[in-house]
Amino acid sequence: MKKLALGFALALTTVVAACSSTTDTTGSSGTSGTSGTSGTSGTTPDSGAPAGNAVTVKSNQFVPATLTIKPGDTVTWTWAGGAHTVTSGANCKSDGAYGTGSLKSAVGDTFTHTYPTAGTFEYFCEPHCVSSGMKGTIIVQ
Ligand SMILES: [Cu+2]
Repeated sequence: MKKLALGFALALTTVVAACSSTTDTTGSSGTSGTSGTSGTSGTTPDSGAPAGNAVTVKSNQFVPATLTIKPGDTVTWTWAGGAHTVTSGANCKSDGAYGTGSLKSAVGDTFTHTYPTAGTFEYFCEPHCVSSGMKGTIIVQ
């Protein structure tokens, strides 16, 4: 009986040792992945604002409707549903500065624009601006 119990304990110890060494390997590779991520967040200094300058294009609204970024930042609009445009301009009138041009409707579709200089930049969705007030503002500061 004693021999059996000892053998079992030994076997158990071996299994635990094998297990923990496997866990160590996984843990350290996970850590190196994390340090890669912190390198990315290092690109965005001080402010504590989210790294991604992202706007979701939803049914008749831009979320968030107002986004604050820094000069040189690129905003990415991602379509979540419906056919919409991103068109630069205030009061539902295109100023021709930038935009998608035509309607985009595929979920997951994106549009990007880089804002090199400080200022307040309004944009809107052509089919939904007048009817639904589908507008957005990018504040670059
Ligand atoms: Cu729209």
